[in-house]
Amino acid sequence: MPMPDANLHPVATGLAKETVDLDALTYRNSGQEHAAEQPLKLFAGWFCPFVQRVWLALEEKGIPYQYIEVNPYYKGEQLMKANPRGLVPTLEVAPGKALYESTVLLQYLEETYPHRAPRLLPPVAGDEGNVVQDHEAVFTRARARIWMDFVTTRVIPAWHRLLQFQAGTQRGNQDNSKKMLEGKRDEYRGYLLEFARAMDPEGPFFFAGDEIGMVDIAIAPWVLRHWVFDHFKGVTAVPEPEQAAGEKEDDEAAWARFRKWRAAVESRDSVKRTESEREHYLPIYQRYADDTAQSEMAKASRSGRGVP
Ligand SMILES: N[C@@H](CCC(=O)N[C@@H](CS)C(=O)NCC(=O)O)C(=O)O
Repeated sequence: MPMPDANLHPVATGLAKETVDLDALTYRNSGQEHAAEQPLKLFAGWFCPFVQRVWLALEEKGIPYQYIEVNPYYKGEQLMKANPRGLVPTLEVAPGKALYESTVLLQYLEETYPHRAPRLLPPVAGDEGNVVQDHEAVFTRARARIWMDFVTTRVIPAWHRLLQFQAGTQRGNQDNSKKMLEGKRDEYRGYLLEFARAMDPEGPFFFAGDEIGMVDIAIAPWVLRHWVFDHFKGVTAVPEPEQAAGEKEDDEAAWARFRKWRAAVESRDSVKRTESEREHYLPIYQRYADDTAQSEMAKASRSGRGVP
């Protein structure tokens, strides 16, 4: 019997479907149909936040690619050959040459297509010889990696602990369960506040300036899915201004900065164009909310491990 997670809507819907169809068209019309070693092939799942990271980068930079929908829970031969971990996203960059791990793929795309705007990391000048002169840019790149790591090692696990939290079933436990749920929410909020405080004060993105970057892309898919907490758990991840009124003043300032960042991210075409219809996400996140999901991520979260 296939695992429960394999039961999902087979293809992208809504605006994400338009993107998939359009990319198929671009691919066909690129004149590169036969240059099999050229086109990038993204093995993707429409629902997957790790895929969305890479998809956002491809869309933002306007890199031609072929979108190949796979159900990663079936571990098909093509996927396993390209990625022995059997996870999406997997990116075939040439026949027989594939890469995986969403943050590695983001860096690969930036290094391979540095001239396509936006730059996802600041360009480094003067590294032709042995001496790097652009210390500021190197420093900022390193900071970007710190905060991408923060997202993967702190934000995402806390996101899952909150969504997969199960209230106790014994009578008299309700108060306690509510407190524990709020504890998970506050733990998650704590990481978002830490992230917000590390942002450039003006932004609107993580670093100064109008261009979305790698840190923004690394966290965006989980923030775009915050509705799951309201829907399944009855808690709000980011307090709205009126809810935050009782919060510490410097927390409210950090939330205001976070909301500004979120609005900037949500306004990107790339974001809108990689989202499917909510009704198809619901059964998938229901399994996480009930803690019955059997994905590698769900199991890792359950046993206290990090992102697989
Ligand atoms: N560390 C990986 C995680 C990727 C991942 O967990 N992808 C999920 C879909 S969202 C998957 O392929 N799951 C298959 C499984 O759990 O068996 C990355 O950053 O790319």
